[in-house]
Amino acid sequence: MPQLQALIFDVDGTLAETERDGHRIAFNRAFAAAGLDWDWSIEQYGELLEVAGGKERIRFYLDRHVPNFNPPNHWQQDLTAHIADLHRAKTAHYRQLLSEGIISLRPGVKRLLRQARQAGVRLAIATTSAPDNVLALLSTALAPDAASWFEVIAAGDIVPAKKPAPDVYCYVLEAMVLKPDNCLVIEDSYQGLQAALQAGLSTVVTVNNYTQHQDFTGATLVLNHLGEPDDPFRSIAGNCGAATHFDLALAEQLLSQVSTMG
Ligand code: XBP
Ligand code: MG
Repeated sequence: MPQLQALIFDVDGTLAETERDGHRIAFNRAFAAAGLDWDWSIEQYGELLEVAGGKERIRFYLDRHVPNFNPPNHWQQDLTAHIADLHRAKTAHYRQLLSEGIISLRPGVKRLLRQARQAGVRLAIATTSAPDNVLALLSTALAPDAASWFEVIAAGDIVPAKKPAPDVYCYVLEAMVLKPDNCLVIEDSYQGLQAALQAGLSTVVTVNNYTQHQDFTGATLVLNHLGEPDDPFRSIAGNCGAATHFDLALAEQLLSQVSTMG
């Protein structure tokens, strides 16, 4: 029977609802500051989330929505460099938003992380988001020293191929010398689930407004959130018995379910 040795967390949409009121606003502020009239609505941003990674998302938007984009004069030479500049500015805006305390953790996240630390279950992060963003979210929403709770923080361009490619999860497994059978991933999106599944990892999905209608075939469990003893989760797919909130006992139970099925 495989033993639970590690929990691997996605960040955006999983630890916290960062996209609509965090990343989206930061992109729009960076566009305005650069003199661009692009403004990503809540609805349009949902479509753009199809592409993971901020730089990749800007390029996708340009290709799909502004095919005849006429770069300002000072942009002429190198579009990639200007996208990277825009993205750096966006990261600064995002950090500013986080420092205003507008984003809090999703239900159950802090409780589960604390329980894992107490039980000696190893922790890691696998995200498409820029490392600075992750560190800022951890220190503002979780605890000033929260980055040290995670043995590996695999973020942003650490692997060239972003989710849904499995690379970021493979990177974590290799860095921690872990087998997929001993880990459980917490994700919120189709792209994230595909990445984890392709790395051979069992995955629990906690959906949010942007991802609730996505296809989560292959997930071990799909929930509306991790839940708290006084704020039970709603189970959308999978077998969680009589559990009302996600904890290590349920995580162990899921891993053994997977091993008997496989
Ligand atoms: C979510 C993403 C990220 C953020 C933006 O990543 O797709 O691109 O929207 O972050 P995950 P950056 O769910 O894997 O955490 O602008 O820093 O790329
Ligand atoms: Mg996510």
